[in-house]
Amino acid sequence: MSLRTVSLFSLSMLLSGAALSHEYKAGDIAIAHPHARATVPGQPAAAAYIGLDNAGKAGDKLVGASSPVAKSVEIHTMSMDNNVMRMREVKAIELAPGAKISMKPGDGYHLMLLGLTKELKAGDKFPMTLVFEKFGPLEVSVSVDAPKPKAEAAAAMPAEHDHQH
Ligand SMILES: [Cu+2]
Repeated sequence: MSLRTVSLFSLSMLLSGAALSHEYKAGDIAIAHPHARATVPGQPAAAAYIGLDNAGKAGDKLVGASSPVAKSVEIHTMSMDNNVMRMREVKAIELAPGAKISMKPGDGYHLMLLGLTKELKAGDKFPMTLVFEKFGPLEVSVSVDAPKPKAEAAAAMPAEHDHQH
């Protein structure tokens, strides 16, 4: 083994170690960094975000999700329509071979946690089960990040008010 091989080897060990800390696999589909933003007391809903990367040769579909912290979890997509941000439910996210989806606030897909049964506090983790059409269910751990900035909150949740009396 040359020195170069050795250092490349240890680098890849490091990288895979880091990825393992918060990445999951559903067959050939990698699920990266499930996270949600912290909520305020009484907030009825929140969005969760994951990365999806299908490195395999077969397609699959994300067809649903559930979590003990919410009455239901819907797959939503967000888009601009005449300068108005609109959110709608979709039945599935198509994951063809090579598909890469990176969910982020304010654009594209997110997982909507509806009827929150508890406050999501920054630093907490909660379980969420993702259901794939072929692979089946996969439980991931969602980490809760600090609350979103107000401007972004307004953009992400046009129908919600900020109750801070
Ligand atoms: Cu939504």
